[in-house]
Amino acid sequence: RGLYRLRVLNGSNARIYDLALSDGRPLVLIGNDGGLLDEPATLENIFLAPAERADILVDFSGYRPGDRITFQSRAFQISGGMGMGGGQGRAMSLMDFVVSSTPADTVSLPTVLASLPAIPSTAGAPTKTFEFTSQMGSHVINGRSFGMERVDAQVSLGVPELWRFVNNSGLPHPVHMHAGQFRVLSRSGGRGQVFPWERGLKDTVLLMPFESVEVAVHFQLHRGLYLLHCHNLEHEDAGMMLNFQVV
Ligand SMILES: [Cu+2]
Repeated sequence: RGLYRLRVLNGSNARIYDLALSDGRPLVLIGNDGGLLDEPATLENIFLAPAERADILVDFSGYRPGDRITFQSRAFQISGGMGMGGGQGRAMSLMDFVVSSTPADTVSLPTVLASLPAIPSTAGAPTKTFEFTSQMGSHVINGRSFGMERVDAQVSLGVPELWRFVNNSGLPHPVHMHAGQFRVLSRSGGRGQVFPWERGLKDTVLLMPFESVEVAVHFQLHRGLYLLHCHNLEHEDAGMMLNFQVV
């Protein structure tokens, strides 16, 4: 009956989850892809695309012994989407919690969780646009399929850049970047907003059909060759991936 920490990774190849508790009680998000958020966010639901992570607290202290609560994915629609197949957006039960009679822990949640680095300034920064398109089973970025020996973008170590991910297709694309985390700045088209679960240090961001998302990147640790790809595994395997080099 205490406070429980649920560390959730979406390891599905394509499925997106809209996580919520069956009785509508809140999920307290304390972290995501890159670690703790600056402060907790109390949310009714959390969307989680393949490769995204959510670090969630659930307070079971208000329940009675024997109560059963289901952690579920709620039904959702994908506007502008092509026929998904495979039940994308279908409601499903993920796991049941049965509350025991063990006394509740008394834990109070700090209001400040972490001190995150400032969002890099992208005013006047170099910008790059990556357009994700899917047609007839072909999945490409900027019109090109992955080339193992080809480097498609270069970034200078220590210099912030503005990257724009554009989904010019009727399929969702969870865009995943290696080498570090970015900050989500804005979303236009589609859902048209940055969600509370997209604050903090992210390395994966979901683009629903015809959405564009701007992120601030700032590689500070290592030079080298890294990948940017759609984390829908079928799309990635079909070539929706590129090499970028931090120089
Ligand atoms: Cu994709």
